[in-house]
Amino acid sequence: MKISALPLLAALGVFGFAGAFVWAAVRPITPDAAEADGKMPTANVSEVISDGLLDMQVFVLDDLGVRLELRFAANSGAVSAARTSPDVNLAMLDMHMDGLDPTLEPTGPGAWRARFQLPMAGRWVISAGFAEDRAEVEFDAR
Ligand SMILES: [Cu+2]
Repeated sequence: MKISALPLLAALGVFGFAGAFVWAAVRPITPDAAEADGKMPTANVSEVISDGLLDMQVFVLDDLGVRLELRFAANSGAVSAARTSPDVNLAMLDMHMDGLDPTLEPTGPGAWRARFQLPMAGRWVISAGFAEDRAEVEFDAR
């Protein structure tokens, strides 16, 4: 009995080993809340837009610095949107203050980052997306 169980255990071991690799390859790309510096985002939103899911994380840093992480997971078949870069703009909620369009740099397939400095503290709204197809999130910068 001991001897005949051995090949089975070996087979199970190989199967599990291969399974771990398959899982690593197919597991959904979830934006890691604890990115690089381990900070939680100040604000974040995941919005279903027409071609896929747009995920936006805003990290308010020291001295009104902001790091923005964008991820876009295109629906299968909607390949075109994943290739074009989204655009971003910011506005202050209580003031006529807008026209802040930070530059996005690609960080991987369907992922972009922007780092910029806000001109003043307060409540801001950030909007990102492809033309009219957008996600929005508000955040406080103090
Ligand atoms: Cu202002």
